[in-house]
Amino acid sequence: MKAVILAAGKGERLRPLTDDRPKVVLKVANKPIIEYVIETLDPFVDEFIIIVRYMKEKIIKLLGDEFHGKPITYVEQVEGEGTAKAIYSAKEYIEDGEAFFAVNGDIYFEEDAIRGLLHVFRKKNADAALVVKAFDDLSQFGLVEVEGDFVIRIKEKPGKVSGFANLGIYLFKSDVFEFIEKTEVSERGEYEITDTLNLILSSGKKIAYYEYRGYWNDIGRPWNLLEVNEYILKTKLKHSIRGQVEEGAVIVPPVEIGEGTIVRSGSYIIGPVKIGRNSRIGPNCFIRPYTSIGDNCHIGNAVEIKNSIIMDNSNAPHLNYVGDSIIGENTNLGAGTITANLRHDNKTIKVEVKGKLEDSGRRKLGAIIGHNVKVGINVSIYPGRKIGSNAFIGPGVVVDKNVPPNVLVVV
Ligand code: TTP
Repeated sequence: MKAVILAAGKGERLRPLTDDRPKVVLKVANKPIIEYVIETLDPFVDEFIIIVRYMKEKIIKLLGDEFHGKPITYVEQVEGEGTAKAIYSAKEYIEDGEAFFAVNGDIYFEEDAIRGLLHVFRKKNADAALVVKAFDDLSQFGLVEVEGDFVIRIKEKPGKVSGFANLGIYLFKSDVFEFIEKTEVSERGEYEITDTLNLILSSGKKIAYYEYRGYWNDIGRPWNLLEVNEYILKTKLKHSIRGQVEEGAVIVPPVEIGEGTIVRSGSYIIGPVKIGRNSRIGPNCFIRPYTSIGDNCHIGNAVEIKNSIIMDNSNAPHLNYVGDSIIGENTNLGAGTITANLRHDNKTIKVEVKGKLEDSGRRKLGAIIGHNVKVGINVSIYPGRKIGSNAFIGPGVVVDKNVPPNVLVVV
């Protein structure tokens, strides 16, 4: 079977991390999001069709033209926004009557979702099928209403109600393209596959559903990256030391240390922690659980890092505290730069997402720093603040507001 993976979105809610790249190439636990999706689909699929548009060359460069010997075809999304348009773009690659998977490229889920989806599709002899999961609060999701073995309706953003959420994992037959052709643009200006599903239902066709009980995360906002990072490190990390650990360093498993990485004396690392290749760690640093550090990074003397993602080629070299934060690629923190990750009033931390303040629901959230950022010495960053890619922050700046990309900020 073929899998159509949707990866054409702009990922605006993930700015500044998507300033210069599509969201699906961002690494969580040192691996790009889309690679997890491909690996999970791999046992069920013999060909991948990836729908691309925004900064597509970065996805093509990352994945190349095959995975485990299975071909990957890249298809530019047809004109128009939305998941329905994205799926429609695969039309000429799907034969008449052929069934295929269609999966959002920015979600984290496990194999059981696909196994179960395939099972209900076949067992119920359905025209299409989708994966659902029960949530107490569906305000961020689409509500899937069911009766017996089949879906009866899908409602976008139903408010604070409980029920089954639509997880963005579908099985269609080629007739879906006819229904997409009839799908109208939604209030938010997109052609949504959920509207297409309602059209399929009103035509009398049957959509089966599989209730998935495993872990799933829709990586839409920066803190979702921290959630998925934590989940992967907690449940999948195997203790493995490929690099060099000097005498006098303490490593509490599970910790993964890649080839060519050196952990110098006096470093104290409490797993689960993952460190990539050719990085320099310590001497005398403290790395706490749920931290991923990429390749070619430098974490130096008197630096403390916890529950954070530090992407490739980035440095926290002297006297830094990085807590519950995300630091993009090629970024450097000056000596003494500190992220604050907790409000004094203990309230949950709000973050500006696409111009609106959103509650992250987290009591602890630090900074979200883009790629190629230079932060000067003794910079203090307020909780939940973002620094845009290619920004320069001068010495001693207090970052209490978000910083746009490509700017210089001085005291
Ligand atoms: P969204 O997360 O709704 O959209 P997005 O990726 O553009 O992110 P943002 O809203 O932050 O800008 O998309 C869900 C999935 O569908 C995701 O895997 C990207 C994909 N998609 C497309 O392939 N084409 C599109 O036109 C849209 C809107 C999304």
